[in-house]
Amino acid sequence: KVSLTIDGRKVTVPEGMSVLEAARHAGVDIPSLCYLKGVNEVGTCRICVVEIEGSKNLQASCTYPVSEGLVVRTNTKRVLKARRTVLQLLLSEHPQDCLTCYRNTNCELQAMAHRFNIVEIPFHGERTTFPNDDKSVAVMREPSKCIRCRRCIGVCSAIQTAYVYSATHRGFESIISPAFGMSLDDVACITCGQCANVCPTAAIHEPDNTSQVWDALNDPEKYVIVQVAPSVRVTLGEEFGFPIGSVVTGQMVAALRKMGFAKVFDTDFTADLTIMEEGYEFLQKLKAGGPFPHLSSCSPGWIKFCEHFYPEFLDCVSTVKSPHSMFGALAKTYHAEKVGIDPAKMVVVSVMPCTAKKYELNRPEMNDSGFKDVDIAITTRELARMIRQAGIDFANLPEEEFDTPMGIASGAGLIFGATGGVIEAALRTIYEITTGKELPLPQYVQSLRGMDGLKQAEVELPQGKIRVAIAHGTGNARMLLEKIKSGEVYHFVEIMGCPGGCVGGGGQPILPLRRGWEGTIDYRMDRADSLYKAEKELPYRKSHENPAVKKLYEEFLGHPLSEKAHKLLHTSYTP
Ligand code: HC1
Repeated sequence: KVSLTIDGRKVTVPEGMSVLEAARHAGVDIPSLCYLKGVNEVGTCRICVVEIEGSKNLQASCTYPVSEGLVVRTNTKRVLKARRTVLQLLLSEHPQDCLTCYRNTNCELQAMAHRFNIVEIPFHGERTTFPNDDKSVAVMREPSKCIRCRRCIGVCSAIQTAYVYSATHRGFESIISPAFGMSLDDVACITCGQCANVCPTAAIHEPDNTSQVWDALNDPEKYVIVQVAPSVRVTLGEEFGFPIGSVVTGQMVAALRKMGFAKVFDTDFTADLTIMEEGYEFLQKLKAGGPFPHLSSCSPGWIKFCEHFYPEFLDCVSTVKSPHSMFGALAKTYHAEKVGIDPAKMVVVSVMPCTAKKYELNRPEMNDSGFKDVDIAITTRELARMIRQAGIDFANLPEEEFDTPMGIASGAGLIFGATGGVIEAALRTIYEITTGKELPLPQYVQSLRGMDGLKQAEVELPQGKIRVAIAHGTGNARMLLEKIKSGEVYHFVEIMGCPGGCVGGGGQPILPLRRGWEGTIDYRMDRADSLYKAEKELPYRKSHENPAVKKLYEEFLGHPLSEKAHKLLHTSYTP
């Protein structure tokens, strides 16, 4: 332990902390823009400067280590003046188009300017403008809005290990960008959007597809339906002031119906279907002796990561399409037939926590219905914007239910939204199909759930003991794949591209940092807990018990892995 004085108060903290952490620990709010705990501790923005007794210069508190007897002042006139000057300099080269900016009212730079009462910018001079990078369908860059905080570099390198961003050039020309100024679309970007989630301004965000949705909804020739991913119902409320992880399924369905969708369906339905197809695919592999490990395929960020960095594992990836893509393929065949609609007139919209789903729907593999399976994907954030535009009083909406049959889902489908959920859902079904008994769930909860980067468990099946593993965030996936390459044997592996799984997706609400990335609470865990609580309330908790899935097989697909199922619901990836 180390004792120091911060603003006249004696504070005792663990050794190794920075002054910034120590101050926050003691309830003293030192502002910062570039700092991201454990990810970006580089002291570049200089907003967090403080006075340290005995030191001539102001020091960046995020990189200054605590030591015994240190005396720190965080709020002196000199400190405040320095912070204001730094902010004014940043703003002097910022576009200042707040009114029309994607992050208006949720921008850290704007909030900081407000906090420091910046009402004028005394610095005028040359400004550097950079062209936008809007070539990727999933993630877009507006480099002129970049404040060079480097959080995107930190998250893309340390957490995701995709290493897309770096700092290039010097001075006014300095820019954070993919190598050689290339577009995100032309480098090994996995489109996970984690960089957008940590960007303090609108320098990185998803392309806005909301007007395409409004256009479709206003076209009398179109039949527009929507599917909603499992995790969106526990995060959308955050955009409307609900506590983190609030379950707002009923209000969300009601809002979508008010917006004019002909049907409001649930991706959880096809998550259940995924378990049926993937469960039987896994059992086939067990019989055939491999190839192992069987790798999950529902996260498009992970698939792209595998294609770029581990193509040697593509043979092991499940051929089952993601629930999102399956839904589109079935909507334009099964549902179109049922309601007697020409699939050419159908528009399938997805609400996803994920930027990579925008990329996935544009993959050439995703058109087995004879059309593009899914037409438009919007993020949780985009849906919130649409709800606001429509003037819907979200918080006070009476709750409504999903349409049937593609809105009927089990708890197993719902927990897909959290890391470990896919494996847990698969085990509930595989165990019961092979043993005739229910999976003794309490025995596995500890090892399958939670935010540990790598999780694993062993399950006894009549075919023998199987080893399962779970990784979330592609940095953890890389570690797991390296373990496998050096001889560790697993049979079934779930990989989700985003930290926490879809609850931490790149299209989820951006929380103020102290509640989000740096919060004392783990917001991903709060969202995941809500999924686990909500699934307990559902009438079915295993995918094979979902009556709508059973009916789909009876009426349309035949049986799991049937020829029709293969045609519509499976695909393959080649390096
Ligand atoms: Fe996901 Fe999935 S769980 S990938 O995280 O398998 O995006 O929520 O919709 O497709 O079901 C996302 C979430 C989502 C798919 C499902």
